[in-house]
Amino acid sequence: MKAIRKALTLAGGAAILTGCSDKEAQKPNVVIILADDLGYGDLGCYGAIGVQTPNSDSLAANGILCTNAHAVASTSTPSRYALLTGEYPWRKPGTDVAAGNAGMIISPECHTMADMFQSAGYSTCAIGKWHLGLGSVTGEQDWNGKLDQDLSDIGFDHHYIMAATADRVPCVFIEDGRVVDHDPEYPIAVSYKANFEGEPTGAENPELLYNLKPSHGHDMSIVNGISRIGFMKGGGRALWKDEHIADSITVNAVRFIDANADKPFFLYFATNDVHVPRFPAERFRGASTMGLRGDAIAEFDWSVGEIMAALRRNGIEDNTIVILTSDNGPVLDDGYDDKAQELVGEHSPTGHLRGGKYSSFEGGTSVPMIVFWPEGIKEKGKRSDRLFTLVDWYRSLADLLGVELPDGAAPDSQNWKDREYVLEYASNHNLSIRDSAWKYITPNNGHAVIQWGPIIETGNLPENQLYDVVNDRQETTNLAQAHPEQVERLRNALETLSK
Ligand code: NG6
Ligand code: CA
Repeated sequence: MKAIRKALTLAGGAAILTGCSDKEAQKPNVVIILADDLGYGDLGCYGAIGVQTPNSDSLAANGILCTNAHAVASTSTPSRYALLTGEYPWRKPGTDVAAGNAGMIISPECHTMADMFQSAGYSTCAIGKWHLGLGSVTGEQDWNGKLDQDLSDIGFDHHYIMAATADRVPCVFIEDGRVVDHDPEYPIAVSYKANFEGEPTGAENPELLYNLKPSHGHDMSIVNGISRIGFMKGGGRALWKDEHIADSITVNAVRFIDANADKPFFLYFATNDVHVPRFPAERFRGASTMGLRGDAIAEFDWSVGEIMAALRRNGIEDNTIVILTSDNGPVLDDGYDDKAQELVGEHSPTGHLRGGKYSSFEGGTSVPMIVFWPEGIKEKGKRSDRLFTLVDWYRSLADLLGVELPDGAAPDSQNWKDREYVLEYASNHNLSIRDSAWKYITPNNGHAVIQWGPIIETGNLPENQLYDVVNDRQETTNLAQAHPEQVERLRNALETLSK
């Protein structure tokens, strides 16, 4: 392995990672904190109103705050797929928002980011929301025994995860391929086709929904007084309580850090916050002026603080790269009556960008991204407006560590310094492309606004859309007719790069 280049510097506000020293150094730990549906405007340091996020803000004040970072997709599964494999999700069938009983979407043959870290001698661990499938065959998992395929097959030494999302069954944690606290008296069965006889559902038994009621969808099995997507039976003491999810995953992340502090490690920490159902711990209730969604942001920030405290306590904070970001843009009403829309007040979850989760507009894929590494970042507290896509972390980190990747690994991941065009994938599969000056959205005949619940502009238009993202990042003025040469250039680049 080549020597680690140990510097993260900002060159004229343009750089995020710059290798500049060839001295042998101790390998830095890497922690990716991936929030769920946290919007570009949802943290204090990005302008949030009505909620305080001191721990995230402190990472920014002592690291780099990126203003032009993009998730590959505006929903979770494809976005996470790209981050962990370095491959665009549209190349791989089955990367749409996954059910809780989906089989493994990343195949064991794939050389993942976790494999890359393992090959460099790191301990690797995934904690929190997974949403990339488990077991070799969809619907065939044995939730009462050992899963026949899990994250240990794709480079993670250890995992403590939720199979999908908190709004999808099964509502249990899985640790190293087995349900945590499995209760033999209440064997678990899961189906995304039909209910199990005699089991209540949100649709038929709304009187049992003592914690949260759905606003659209989410009317199937009931766990913890909240109805979900999909049907499940059993679980007993293994069933999670939504108000304890942040505690459970954070405690497990801290445990992993404590146990691995003396060797290099990679921790992928993916929170349930601020995805629906938003049901934070009692101690965060009222922490924001925005009700449960804002309180979930406060809970997210608490998790960040606990992880940073663990790094500090172990004396490894200075040599740990912490990347805090989100899988896609924000949404207010995403299917539960949590009053997110009614209570949002002056706060703009997208930071005034257009669209949101699911959308082709910038609100769909623009995400907060903070990079922290005391030993490697020379100019602390700066902003970087460099165009960045999360698919590039894989190769950028490999390059930083001097790791050679096997042929075919991370095919769409570039060192961030070489990145010219960023591709974005909306939930209806529509593709957009942007460079640092322009954005082009492919024509699409779909509805202009989502029809099935969330109040979000999709970005669909049956004609070309071109926006000047330097002067009009809000995408208010379509310049396609005024600049046909830019449309042509971007459309050609999109066609070549997305193939
Ligand atoms: C949608 C869900 C939404 C959320 C989303 C995935 C309904 C009505 N809505 O289908 O609540 O779960 O999928 O979100 O079912 S993501 O962030 O994991 O991609
Ligand atoms: Ca998400």
